[in-house]
Amino acid sequence: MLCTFLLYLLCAIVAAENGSQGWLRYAPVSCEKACQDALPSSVVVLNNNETSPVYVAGQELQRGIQRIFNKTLPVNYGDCAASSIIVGTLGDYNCTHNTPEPDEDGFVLNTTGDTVQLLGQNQRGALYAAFEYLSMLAQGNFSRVAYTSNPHAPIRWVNEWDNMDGSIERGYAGPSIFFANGTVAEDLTRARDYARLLASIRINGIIVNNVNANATLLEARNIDGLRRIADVFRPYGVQIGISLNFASPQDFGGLDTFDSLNPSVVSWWENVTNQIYQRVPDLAGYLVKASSEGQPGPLTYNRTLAEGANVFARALQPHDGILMFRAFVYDNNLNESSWTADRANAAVDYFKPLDGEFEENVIVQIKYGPIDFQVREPASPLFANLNRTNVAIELQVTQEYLGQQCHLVYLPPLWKTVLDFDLQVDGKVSPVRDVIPGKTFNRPLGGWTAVVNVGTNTTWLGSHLAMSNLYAYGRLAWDPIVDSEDILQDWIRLTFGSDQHVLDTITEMSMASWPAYENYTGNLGEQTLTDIIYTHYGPNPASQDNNGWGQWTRADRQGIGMDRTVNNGTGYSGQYPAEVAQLYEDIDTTPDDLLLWFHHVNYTYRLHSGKTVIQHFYDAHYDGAETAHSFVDMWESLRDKIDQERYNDVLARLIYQAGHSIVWRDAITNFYHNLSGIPDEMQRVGHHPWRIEAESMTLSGYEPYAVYPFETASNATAIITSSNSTAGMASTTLSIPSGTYNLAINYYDLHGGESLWTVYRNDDQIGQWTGDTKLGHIPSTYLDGHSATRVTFRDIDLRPGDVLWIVGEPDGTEPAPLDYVALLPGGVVD
Ligand code: GCW
Repeated sequence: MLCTFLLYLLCAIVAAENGSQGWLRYAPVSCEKACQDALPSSVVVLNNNETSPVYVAGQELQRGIQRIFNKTLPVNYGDCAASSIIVGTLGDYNCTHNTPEPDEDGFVLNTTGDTVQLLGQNQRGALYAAFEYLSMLAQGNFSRVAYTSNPHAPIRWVNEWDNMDGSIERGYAGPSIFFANGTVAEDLTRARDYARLLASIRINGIIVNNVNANATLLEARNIDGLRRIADVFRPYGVQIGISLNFASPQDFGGLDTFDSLNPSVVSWWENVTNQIYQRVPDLAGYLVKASSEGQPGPLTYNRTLAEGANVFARALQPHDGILMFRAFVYDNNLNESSWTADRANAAVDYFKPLDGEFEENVIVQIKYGPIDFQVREPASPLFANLNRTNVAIELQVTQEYLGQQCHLVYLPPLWKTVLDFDLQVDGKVSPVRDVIPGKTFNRPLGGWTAVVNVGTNTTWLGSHLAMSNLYAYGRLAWDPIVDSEDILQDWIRLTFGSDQHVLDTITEMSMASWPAYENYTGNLGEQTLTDIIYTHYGPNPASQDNNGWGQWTRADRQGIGMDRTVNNGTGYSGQYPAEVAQLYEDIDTTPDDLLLWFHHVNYTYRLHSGKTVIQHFYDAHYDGAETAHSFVDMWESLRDKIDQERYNDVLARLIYQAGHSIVWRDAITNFYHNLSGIPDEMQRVGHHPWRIEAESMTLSGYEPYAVYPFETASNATAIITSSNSTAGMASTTLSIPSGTYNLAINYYDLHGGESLWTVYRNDDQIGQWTGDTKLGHIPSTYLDGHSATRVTFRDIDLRPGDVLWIVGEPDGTEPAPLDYVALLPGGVVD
């Protein structure tokens, strides 16, 4: 960079930032002469092997300090020089220190003496210490500290659902950084950058391919590709692992069976495993999704899940590998007409009888809740039911059911509802966070995993703000006691700088984001009311029921909720230890936010809050959408404090989110209003005094269209052009008081075309937009709650008699659809 140091700070503010450095961008920190003089004068690295994490730590320290302070420190490979930063393992460090010996992967960080000591129990720990020290400096924290830091659990992994063709299941940030065209990508530069990010948050393992695994990963060229990936990750102390397809012996190996008890299958897996370890001697292990959602597994041959898992586990044992075996096993053809059928029961039903039958290197990987990454779920009861089996929690950083990175949702407060939940095993305090490292049941192994699904988008997750979730995941896996807001603020300082207003604003938005999302997508434990059959993105509450997937709400005209009591329902509450079972069995002690998870009630049932269920739905949805709108104003107050590139990118997403929160709000409130027939006490639902329905405008070349599901269009109706090639026009003469309005136009952005809309007031063009948002969520080819969106033109002067007209030019299969126009006086959200 050509900036002098004085200009350097300024340059950092204005320079475009594409997010590729994440929280490791090391922006300059103000450091006057005295501060500069106090900085160490060299880096001493206790290992000169270029592929060792300690060596990498030395490079990171040099690079980080160069960027933060514009000072280049020489790196030496000696020992204990005064005024230096010393990084290495405790074993290689010959000078005195008086801090306690850390656990595996742990480290000592000491800045109190005349050297800075960054000493790991192993090489990984040394690298972690270097990142910790750099994180302090990058946040302008020069305090003198001495402490030992230890991991919460040995397993701190991420899962990537990358397919061999380069697509990513539930990925919202572009194609894979690992695979393309059926094989491992040639260029692994981004993979290396990802390894660096992961190491900085102390992640020590990564499963690089989808749990819905393709057996072609086992082709020789791909195993060699895995070697290349492992070589890239190794210097960062991150071991790779792979997902396997259970039927590989048959589908790929040419055997006539994949039965776990067949000796030829057993030796086939041993053989494959040995071959892989020849190429990747430090492979972390395997991840297996078996007998789940159509995937092959041991149940095909009437073998138990443990019999299936143990074949892999035994093949891995000579190599010290671990088998992560997913607990996500359930029947997806359940019959809703049976009052006692319940998908939530499946994990305990399948796995509890097998407790103690898994090999010692098996870890059962359990999603945080019993269904599937919903906006709120009770802690999975399986955590309380496996006493003689290792377990790990599975979280999701990729926001599959939580806005697909197009809605801001800071997830740690959700995760903490599970991690901090006290299962009261045998009447003793036993939060989930104590079960997963093996503490509660005295297990040797266990820990954490999260589905991340980074892609080639420079922001990694498709959204700058979503990266707080990845950062926080790593921090919590190291120490789940740390406060979600403290973690967030470290991330903000590292990502956007230490300006107080920036810090306060992004903190406030992020901390409000999950409650807001819950408010407008799924209340009282009824799950995220998204389309579970299609995109998992926009609203479609009816999709929950009348199918075999078991994510039922059992909503009818009178009431809603799953009766999961032992007394009268599915018996699920009885899967928890006695005290917890009792808590949920009794409707009076069930917390409001899980009421509909555990009980079926009338819409008029009164919550502890005093509101009826239905009025709670209405109020929560209106509150949630208001909060989402407030994010836009908050972010705009940061205009001069954040570089243009990130500022604009985030702003566009927040504006989109605000519009989509109205889509959600209206869809869900209308759906239940229609079903229950109970009016909103505040008379908002179904009353939109500021709206002009597109179908009631004067149309030419446009025609009305009945949208399905009905609740995803205002008045159930939109308009589409009559032909795919000719423009349509919708016009209306305004009869509103003169004034300045925000002009919101709701339309549908379908996959398959980029329509062009132009809006005019009399002879003046107000604005123009295209249906080409590339936000990253799964697109829809229909007019529905996924494609429904809004554009807003602010501060438009309008008078009675003005003619407002919109011209829509269709493109491809997108017929320039319009839903309504809202003329909103300042401050009105609708
Ligand atoms: O939530 C569901 C997802 C699937 C996923 C599955 C799983 C990888 O919709 O896409 O498959 O969970 O976790 O196995």
